[in-house]
Amino acid sequence: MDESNRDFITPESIYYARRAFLKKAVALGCVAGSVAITPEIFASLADELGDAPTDYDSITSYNNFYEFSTSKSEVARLARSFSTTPWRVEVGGMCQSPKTYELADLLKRFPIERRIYRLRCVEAWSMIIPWNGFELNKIIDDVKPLNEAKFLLFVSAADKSQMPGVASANLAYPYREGLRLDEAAHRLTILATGLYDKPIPPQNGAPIRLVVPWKYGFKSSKSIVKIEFTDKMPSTTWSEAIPHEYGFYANVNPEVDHPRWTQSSERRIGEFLRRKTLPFNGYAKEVAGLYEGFDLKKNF
Ligand SMILES: Nc1nc2c(c(=O)[nH]1)N[C@H]1C(S)=C(S)[C@@H](COP(=O)(O)O)O[C@H]1N2
Ligand SMILES: [Mo]
Repeated sequence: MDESNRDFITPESIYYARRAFLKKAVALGCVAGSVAITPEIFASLADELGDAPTDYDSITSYNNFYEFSTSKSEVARLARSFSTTPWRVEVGGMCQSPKTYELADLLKRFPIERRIYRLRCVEAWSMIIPWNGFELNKIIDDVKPLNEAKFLLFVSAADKSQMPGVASANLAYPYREGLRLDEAAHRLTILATGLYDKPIPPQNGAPIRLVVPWKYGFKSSKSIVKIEFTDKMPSTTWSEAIPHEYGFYANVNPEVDHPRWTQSSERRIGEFLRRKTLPFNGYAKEVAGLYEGFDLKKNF
């Protein structure tokens, strides 16, 4: 992990998370990059709104990953022996240089950063997760989308022999999600390979998963095996399953309720009182510009 060699433009939020991290690291007498940051140090950080990350045990024991189970508390156990070696991510479709990456190559090629992000599930609970990963735009730049490319499709692993939910067909698999190209290329969109400075556990989407912090959690596909550039909006698992409840955009929006519950507030895991849900999950300053002149109620 190297915090020191990255002076690309960071949104204020990340800047603050990083500054808080550096302050803490210095206070504790460690030089960033030379000392492993323990979960305890990581947990003593905060997001840019001043809230501490959710504890490691909650993040890794309360999971939505239907390929294993629809029961959040069962996922970790059922995913424990999920085999992720070897792992390849095939990137293709409308791009100049389609590529199949070995996971190890991705890790070597793109410097891994820390990002402390809120995760807001469409079910109205939320967490703060300290991810390790890299911006998806690194891969986009590497394969060079064609001018016609307007969307990306993400396909998750669907291995019946290892995933009981896939075997029981509790949803249509493989799990498919999508983003508009500009959303995918946004600097907040990452591919995560770790959390709390450890390799990402199977239940959280090992070995590589998408994280799009201003959208409901279901957009952040786990265990990705394929990324495809397309000219048409891809059909996605949840929008196919229940179209009037789950749209393609799925931006966190306290003003658009789920047909069966309110989205104006949320339960932060580990807290007693509900919190107000923030537009774009608190990332409006960074991402609202992507949707100028766009009807966010119609495009829910
Ligand atoms: N492949 C796949 N990705 C998925 C899901 C899933 O069932 N399958 N669940 C989504 C939902 S609804 C949420 S809220 C997040 C949960 O991520 P976490 O378990 O790391 O908190 O993963 C998302 N990614
Ligand atoms: Mo979710």
